[in-house]
Amino acid sequence: MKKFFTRLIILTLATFFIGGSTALAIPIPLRGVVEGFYGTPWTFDDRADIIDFCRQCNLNSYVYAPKDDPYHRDKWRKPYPTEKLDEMRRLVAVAKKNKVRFIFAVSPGLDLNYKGTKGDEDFRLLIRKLDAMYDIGVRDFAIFFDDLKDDKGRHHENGKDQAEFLNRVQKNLHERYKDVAPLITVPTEYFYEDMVNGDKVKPYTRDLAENLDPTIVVLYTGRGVVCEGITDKELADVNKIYGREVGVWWNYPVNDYSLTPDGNRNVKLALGAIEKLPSAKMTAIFFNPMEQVQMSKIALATGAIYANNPATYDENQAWNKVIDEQFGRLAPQMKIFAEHSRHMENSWAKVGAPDAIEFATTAHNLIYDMGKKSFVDFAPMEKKINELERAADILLKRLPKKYLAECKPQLEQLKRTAHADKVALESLKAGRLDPTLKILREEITANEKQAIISEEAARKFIDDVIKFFDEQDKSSRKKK
Ligand code: LTM
Repeated sequence: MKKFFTRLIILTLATFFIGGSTALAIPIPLRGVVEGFYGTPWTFDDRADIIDFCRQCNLNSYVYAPKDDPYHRDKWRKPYPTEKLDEMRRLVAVAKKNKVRFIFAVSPGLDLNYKGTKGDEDFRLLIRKLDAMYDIGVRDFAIFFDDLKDDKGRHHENGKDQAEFLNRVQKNLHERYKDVAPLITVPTEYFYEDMVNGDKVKPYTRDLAENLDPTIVVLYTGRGVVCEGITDKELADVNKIYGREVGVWWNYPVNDYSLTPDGNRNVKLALGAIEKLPSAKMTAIFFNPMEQVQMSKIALATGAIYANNPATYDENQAWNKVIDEQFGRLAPQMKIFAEHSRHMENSWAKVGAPDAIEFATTAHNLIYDMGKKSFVDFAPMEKKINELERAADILLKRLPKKYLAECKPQLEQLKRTAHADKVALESLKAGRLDPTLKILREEITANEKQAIISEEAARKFIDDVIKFFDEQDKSSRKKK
């Protein structure tokens, strides 16, 4: 009876806390940053800095998986040269000091042999690679099989072979080492829409899920590679496929797919908050950052707030808080800049809140009013544009060097855009297109090789104003 009452009291208290505003925080067990982007890998200092940052925000893991470290992917069989291994040893020590798990990943899928004599040889080489890391203090390992599709969008992986290979690696490590954590993997079909065909699970995913050791942690990226969010139901669907609680590799703020036609990467910065992720339980979440390490910290810090308590996460609150903390007296200007640079989109990717919604709405309403009303109030738009230009100016002058080194082209582009917005607004006021606006637009377009910002807000206003006058011209010519 006494036991019954004790349980009842615990249950009542738990319900009170979880239901009330003081809900108990339930952090995602494995939470951190995955250096998993294409492009120039981070330096030792960048990594040490991000590991320290992880500790500060209560993120407990850093995954080493830079796509363009040849020893991670292209030349995965080769051991790290002595100086690289030394650097890794120092990094592992930094992680240990910060109580952050250093998860070492290899991506051998480009040319891995799974079976036969060649399979045995590759298995040996992979274990040799992991052993070298064990010797310098690594206790967490990951093997990733993402991005193995050919030009036609097909992959040639066999789920059963892959599962058996991973099981063999995990078994080997666990037999020899008692302190190694469960293996982590990313399958070749790593987003939901690639795992299924209609309502049927595709053969590769089915075979991998059926044969994979249930303790191996599986990560996936959501409905797509880079997608708007993950609902609890979507997560549950993937848990069901894999018969375990899967984890998430979240592709924000990574911007390696933000490319110009001539191949420049990272032209748009992702400075928004992490948003629209599940509140349901999950094993792990790793945020894939940008090459720009300092600029990544806005999204990463919001991700940390989410990962430490998904149930109470509020993206706007988190975003304001982290910018205040990271930028102090420059926070008001930084918020303006960041608001114009948070949405990432291309033909296959879409993530992040829309850029500068208020600016875009004010601009849209103004152009609408120009066509309909006799009295038009230019003041709200004027205020927005002035704020934008001033924010860009202040940040260009006062941001510390290490930040400016990562965002100067975007700030300069913002300044150019705000200036052109001003000319556009003056044109509307005068009822006549200032011809310099088209020249300014050309300049902005030319600079989009280096920096893209606010495509649907500040940048769009320029196009919309030019279009407005073009249409006016057309209709007056018709009348004549
Ligand atoms: O997302 C995964 C699992 N793999 C790659 C990443 O390496 C890359 O950074 C992102 C974004 O382009 N997309 C991927 O498919």
